[in-house]
Order: sequence, then structure tokens, then C-alpha cells
Amino acid sequence: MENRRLELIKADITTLDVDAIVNAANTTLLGGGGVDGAIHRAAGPDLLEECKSLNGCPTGQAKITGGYNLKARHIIHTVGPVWSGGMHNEHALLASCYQTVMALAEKNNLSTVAIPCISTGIYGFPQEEAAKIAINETTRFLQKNKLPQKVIFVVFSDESYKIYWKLLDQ
Ligand code: AR6
Repeated sequence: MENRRLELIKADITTLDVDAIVNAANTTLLGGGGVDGAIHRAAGPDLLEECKSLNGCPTGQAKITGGYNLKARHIIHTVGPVWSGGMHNEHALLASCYQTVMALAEKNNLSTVAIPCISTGIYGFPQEEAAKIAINETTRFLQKNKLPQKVIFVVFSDESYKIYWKLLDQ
């Protein structure tokens, strides 16, 4: 059942018309490279002003802002773990990102949420392990909650697409 509430697309997440897109941020929440840089560029400078008022965000947690110049109404910023070999609580922290993102979406009555592959770029988390956590945690949340109605996994490469496709097909 919950599988109908999951979607997979290859896209630039900044272009999507959804209630919220998720940002793979760092603990300062003040911008950076990768998807974070793309989101700040597309949303415009007012996003940074709101982010400055948030006092950062611990790893594994999430905070919500407006979407500014994006089509998306909100941005949920989450801070994934930096991969340091897998023995430094990375798996639990990444799971916590997906749990807190989903909980914030539910609390804010959001129907559609688009989420990139947190931690798998600059932060170096192995892609397949990260995708398993993303799918497991999201599915678990959707089984218990009516919102968000739909979660869109947004990948940025053919390789990531194949990994998610294989896991979602099982
Ligand atoms: N749309 C969708 N996915 C994207 C986009 C995009 N426009 N751009 C990149 N990705 P990363 P992290 C994918 O490095 O590993 C920043 O400096 C990318 O291919 O953006 O969590 C922050 O400030 C990869 O699969 O985030 C932090 O310091 C995924 O998004 C740090 O990077 C995540 O890659 C966070 O590193």
C-alpha cells in the first residue's frame, strides 16, 4: 500500500512544485555546495536571512523554512552525518534525518515532500546503504501516518536511480 505513496524521479530538486523539498544542509544552515548551494541560489537571499535566525541544526535533526523563490512552499533542512567509515553512528544519524523530516512534514500538514539522497554527495555515505535507510525509514513513517500523502525520492544520477529502483521494486 505504502509503495503507492512513494515515487522516484531523476530531477533537479529545485524545480519541483511540491509542498516541501528537503535540503541536505550542514549544521550552520547557512548554505554550502551540492544541493544546498543549488537550493539557496534558486530560493534567493531571503532564505539565508531566515536561516540565520534558526541558530543552526544538529546532525540528524531538521528545521523548516519558507520556500521563497522556489515553486516549493517550504524547505525542510536536515543535516546528514559525514561518513567516517560506518562506526561513528552514521546509520542511526541518517535514519534520524528521515524520521525528523517526516515528522516535521506531518506536523506542518504537508502533503507532498521531495527528498534528495541525504549525505551521499560531499558527505560520502555509501549510496546503497543510504538508499536502504531512506526507503525503510520513510516507509515505516508512512505506515503509521496519513501525512505526508506522497514522498518523492529525487535522484541526480542514473546510478542512484538504478539503486533506488532496485530497492523499491523488492
Ligand atoms: N537536485 C537533486 N539532487 C542533487 C542536486 C539537485 N540540484 N544537487 C546535488 N544533488 P550533497 P551531502 C544530489 O553533496 O552529501 C553541502 O556543502 C547529489 O548528487 O548535496 O549531504 C552542505 O552544505 C547527492 O546524491 O549533500 C553540506 O556541507 C545528494 O544530492 C554538505 O554539502 C546529496 O549530495 C552535505 O553533503
